[in-house]
Amino acid sequence: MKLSIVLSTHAAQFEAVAFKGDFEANIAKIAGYGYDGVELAIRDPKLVNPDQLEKVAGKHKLVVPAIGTGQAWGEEGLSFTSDNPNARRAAIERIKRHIPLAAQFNAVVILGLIRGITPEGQSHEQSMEYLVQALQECSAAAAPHGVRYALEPLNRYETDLIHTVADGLDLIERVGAGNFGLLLDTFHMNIEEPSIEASIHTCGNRIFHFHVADSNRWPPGAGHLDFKRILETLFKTGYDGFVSGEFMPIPDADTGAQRAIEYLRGL
Ligand code: LER
Ligand code: MN
Repeated sequence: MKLSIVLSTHAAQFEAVAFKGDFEANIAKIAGYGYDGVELAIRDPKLVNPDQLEKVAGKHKLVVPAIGTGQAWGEEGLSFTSDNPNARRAAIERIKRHIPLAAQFNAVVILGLIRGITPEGQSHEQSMEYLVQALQECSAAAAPHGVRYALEPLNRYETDLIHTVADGLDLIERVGAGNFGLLLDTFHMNIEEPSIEASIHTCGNRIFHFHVADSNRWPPGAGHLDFKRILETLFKTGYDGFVSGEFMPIPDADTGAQRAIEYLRGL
């Protein structure tokens, strides 16, 4: 099992990003705890120096399996489904701008809250149309570079758009691009899926990335999810990507990261 953990390159508000602050110090700690990779949360690729990132990650022998983009929504309000055409266009352009960075690291680009939330007065159907168009445009731009996008089903308290694997697979049909798949997150699945294992099985080779947090979004082992069964089911699909820790810094970021890897390796 290849394990990674989420690290933000810049300070951000999202509470389940455990590590914030001094980038290289955090990379060194993450490598020291035994992780194989680091998932980078990057609000805007223009804020980072890709060669510098590669150098620091490489120095500590960490792979970058995925790049998170949700801060563009959290900090700037960019969204594929906004009722403001400028915000929609800006979201699409921002997501396309991740392509060279993702190609350099051979990382999947995560689409979480950048999909947005249906604004008041707009129909769900209209949001879905905007979403499909945005995903088709981004996927087409990324395909020649071998870059893949993974949309993450999120729980109902975060968005009205795409809660489950079933919703995600319908969306995949509508988008019709081979480089578009899903990121499954056990925290969201615990809230929305009828059966976590059955949904993982159904999603099969469309699982492009995987987030782990326990039922309470604390580090795996601190809640009541059955990770042994969940991970067995995941690997039975043939998934050979990273299992990436995205959980709250409880009791603190360092202890959480250490407890998570110890628990997951112990399985
Ligand atoms: C991001 O990966 C995530 O899981 C969401 O909760 C962000 O809103
Ligand atoms: Mn997640």
